[in-house]
Amino acid sequence: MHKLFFIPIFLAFFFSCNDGDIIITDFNFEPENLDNCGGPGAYVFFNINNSSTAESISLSLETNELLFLESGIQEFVLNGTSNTVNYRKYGADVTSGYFCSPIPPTEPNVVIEYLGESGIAKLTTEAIKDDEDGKEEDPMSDLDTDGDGLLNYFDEDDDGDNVPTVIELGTDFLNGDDEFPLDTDNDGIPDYLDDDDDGDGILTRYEDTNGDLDPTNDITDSTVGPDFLNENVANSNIIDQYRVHSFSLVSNISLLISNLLLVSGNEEIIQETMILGSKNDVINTTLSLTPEF
Ligand SMILES: [Ca+2]
Ligand SMILES: [Ca+2]
Ligand SMILES: [Ca+2]
Ligand SMILES: [Ca+2]
Repeated sequence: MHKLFFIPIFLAFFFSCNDGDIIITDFNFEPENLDNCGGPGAYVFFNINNSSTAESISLSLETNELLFLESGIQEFVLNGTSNTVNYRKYGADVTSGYFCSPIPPTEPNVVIEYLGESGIAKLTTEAIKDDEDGKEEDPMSDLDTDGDGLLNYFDEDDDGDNVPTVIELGTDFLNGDDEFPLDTDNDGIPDYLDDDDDGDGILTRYEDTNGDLDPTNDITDSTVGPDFLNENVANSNIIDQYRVHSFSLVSNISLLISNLLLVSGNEEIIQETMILGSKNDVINTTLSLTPEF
């Protein structure tokens, strides 16, 4: 049994086995070449190097978790069954289709294969969420004014009154003519954080006579505007329900495996730190959901 310790990551290694075979192990993976496919139950991450000898390192995770949605570090212990790593060398160049096809391809042929016997995969996710509601909000803040589970920086209705923040800030604030957002009742709490904007004692969310989760179209006196901004109209329609919220989500990841033990027959390779690389825009989408009241 040969134990080989490779600590530098991007160097080429040449070594002779006792039986005279020469094994060339490049591990020459560019960090920016990390790619992924699959989803819950069958995630695949891979890095391909076709520069000299075609080789790949890949990680399969059978976790049913929804990955990439939250910032943080997740660890997955390699177990050879549900969390697996493969290092392969091929007879010809390999493409992403090799890892992402529904039916495992037979080409190119695998010349050498090592299986990850043990190690810990560390997935670091940076999830950037933005409500694009016209108000600069600190993405490090855990402020959640309405307590609906969506933090203010990605909550497009910060006070949960069913009037979007972008409407409540006021056009003067949005176009830069006023440094302060609108405060209709002058109570010091701007409309976008005030759940009773006109200060008439009726929650804005309840000044929704037609009950369509949009208080902006319930207008008793058109010379004043919507009832939720008219202190002289106090119609109450109890609605304890939120409207649909949308926010953008962009996720970037990086992936490494620590204490990786690769085994092929009686050959072992130990990598203290195997960097699989990083990838931007693993998710780049708009999410819509209705917070639970
Ligand atoms: Ca919220
Ligand atoms: Ca609001
Ligand atoms: Ca106010
Ligand atoms: Ca009110």
